[in-house]
Amino acid sequence: MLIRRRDPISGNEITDESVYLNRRRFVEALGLAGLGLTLPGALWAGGAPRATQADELTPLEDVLSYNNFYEFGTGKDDPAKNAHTLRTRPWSVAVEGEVHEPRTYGIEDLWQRFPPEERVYRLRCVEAWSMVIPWLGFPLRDLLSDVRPTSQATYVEFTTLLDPEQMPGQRRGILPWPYVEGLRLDEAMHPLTILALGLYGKALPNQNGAPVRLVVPWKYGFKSIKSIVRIRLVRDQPTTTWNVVAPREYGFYANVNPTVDHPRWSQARERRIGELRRRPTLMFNGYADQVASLYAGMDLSRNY
Ligand SMILES: Nc1nc2c(c(=O)[nH]1)N[C@H]1C(S)=C(S)[C@@H](COP(=O)(O)O)O[C@H]1N2
Ligand SMILES: [Mo]
Repeated sequence: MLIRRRDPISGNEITDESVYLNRRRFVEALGLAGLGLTLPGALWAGGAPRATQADELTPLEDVLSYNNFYEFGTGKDDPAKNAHTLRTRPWSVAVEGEVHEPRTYGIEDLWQRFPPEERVYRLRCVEAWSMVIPWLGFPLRDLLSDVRPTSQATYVEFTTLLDPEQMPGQRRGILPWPYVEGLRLDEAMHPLTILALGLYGKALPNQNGAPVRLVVPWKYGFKSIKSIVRIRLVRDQPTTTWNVVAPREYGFYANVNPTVDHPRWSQARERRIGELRRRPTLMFNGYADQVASLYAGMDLSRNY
């Protein structure tokens, strides 16, 4: 007889039951129950969920006042109160490592060389809230192509400014500073991955990661690192802040996935900021038709 080992992440009957109920409710909401489609099938086929889910923009006042930016405090309203101490001019971003032409771009160079366009993306936090934001950004792959990755480049590591004078949260040991994030090179080169320079038609407010941040819309918000000063192409998977702090809770991949719960709460639903009722979380945050192929053959309950 085969003895199956329990998956430490999703091996809990109570959780499985509630995920199942959520799935059923969602399938009903999509009007697909009668067609006998299972949820993963419906989601991975793409299209349908977006057509039935209104994506109204989150009001600017919420985008500006409900933030995660631990360099300025751990409360949601701390960044709006404290981030004025960040000086975003002059600013430069070094792009280095496994590249043929390492370069340092001044923030004005970035605006000129890569004029940003508006992209409305959902941002879904691991804490089960979400927002819909009109970003001003450009594809990260334009910048990476500019420096010409070597054949050894496999991952991309991003680093936030380290300056406890400007970032009071860095005077406390809440996280190991500076904040670091990483992507696999193919994720970084995906056309949905952008460097954002602004939102709602203007340069980024400090609390949202001025003057330049990453936005990876199919991953939990913590991957979208703010106030970037260095982008390094590397051979090995980078050591990333949240993965180091709590590896069981925050994996390297951090793909939005309603079927893989956080160890302490369900990821099946989310609260859109400004709304009262919770809504079902979509596979890859609703971008499955565009990004699911990046993870073909990977066990996403292990690579969470
Ligand atoms: N440097 C840095 N980047 C960060 C964070 C942070 O604490 N420090 N928080 C992350 C998390 S958890 C989320 S959900 C998003 C929030 O982005 P927003 O405040 O613009 O909505 O930023 C991400 N980027
Ligand atoms: Mo988050």
